[in-house]
Amino acid sequence: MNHLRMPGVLIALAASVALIGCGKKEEPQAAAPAAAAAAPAPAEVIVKIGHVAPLTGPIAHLGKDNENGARLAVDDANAQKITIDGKLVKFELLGEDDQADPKTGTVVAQKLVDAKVAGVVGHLNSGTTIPASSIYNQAGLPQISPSATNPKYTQQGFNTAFRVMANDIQQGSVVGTYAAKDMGAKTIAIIDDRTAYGQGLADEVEKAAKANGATVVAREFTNDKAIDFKAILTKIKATNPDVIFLGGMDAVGGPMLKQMKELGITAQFTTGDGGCSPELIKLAGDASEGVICTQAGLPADKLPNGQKFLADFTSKYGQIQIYSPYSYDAVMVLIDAMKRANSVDPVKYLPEVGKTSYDGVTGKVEFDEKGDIKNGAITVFEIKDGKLVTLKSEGGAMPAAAPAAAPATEAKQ
Ligand code: ABU
Repeated sequence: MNHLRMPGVLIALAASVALIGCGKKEEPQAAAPAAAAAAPAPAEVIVKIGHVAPLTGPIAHLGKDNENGARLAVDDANAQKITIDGKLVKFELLGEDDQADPKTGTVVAQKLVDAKVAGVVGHLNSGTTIPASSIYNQAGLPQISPSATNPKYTQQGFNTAFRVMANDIQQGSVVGTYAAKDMGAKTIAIIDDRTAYGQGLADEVEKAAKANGATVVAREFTNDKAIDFKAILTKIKATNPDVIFLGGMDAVGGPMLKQMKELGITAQFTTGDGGCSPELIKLAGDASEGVICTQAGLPADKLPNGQKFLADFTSKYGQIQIYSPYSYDAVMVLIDAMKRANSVDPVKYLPEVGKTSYDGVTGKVEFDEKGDIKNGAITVFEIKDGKLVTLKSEGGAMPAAAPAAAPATEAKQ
């Protein structure tokens, strides 16, 4: 029998049999005569939630940030003593390292399916999330990525694939338009790291910049492990662009900014969410001053539920990088769907994921028919005095009790 489709009635009856995504922890004890009047404690079940991100390699700091956000959610959920279908549920996070490598991503995805997780939060990278999504889909497992922004992830027709942030069609449009209009760029050079994210976002930025009157004077590429960019930067310098856009992560953007400074390139540097982090500032030092970057959501410090998350997360794990609030919400969305379905069986609670209306730390989470977040937001930041400062946000859905929008402030640090 396919364990994922085992009828719920059998699960309820089979006290000694492992549940779907769960392990039976305690057998209900026969009441002793002296305690006959006391209600028996509910049976406790363990529900495993998978989490995948790169925990090694150049962006391990981002992977750990994601995983810590998911861990905090699991801890908070366990503190609530949640009962589902009459059983006290103890959630456990099963963390895997995909090394930001598409092939490793599919290997660990299968490992999580085999471990009978009830759902997956991940992966971090679009390049791993997209191939892994077929494996979760075949297993009928809900998957929520907290950070993969390539639109293809939710364009495959999988009813199991969701994301809790805006995608790169939206992000690319905002960045390209901002460069051409707000920054007044007449010429733009575009570099990407040849990943699904970097290349896809760079393509969208190119479209939007051109549509708003800018000319793309150079299009270069590198890779996500590179640390020496002098050859492509020298070529770009000769084109004298007003703006350089990088479609890539902070581990690439940091050293690239330093090398731009060494080469005397004065073009304004812009990048997307993968480079919009405190780590970029750490890696680039004062070469990061004036960088314009975007994140695919609203700033957590502007959200009513974001303040508590920021305080809790930083006291437990230190500084937020980028996506930990989204992985926190992704875990909570899975658990919220289980509660509404009154089941931890993916077959039963998957339909509830699509019907989510959840007030998270990142704002209101609702999904469209493809699994993309409805009303996704994009926020533009500038790095000033070594900090990410919010310039403006577009889109986004606040929870009902949200306060009026605050003026620009330092964000997330
Ligand atoms: N969204 C940027 C980083 C993750 C990714 O989409 O590859």
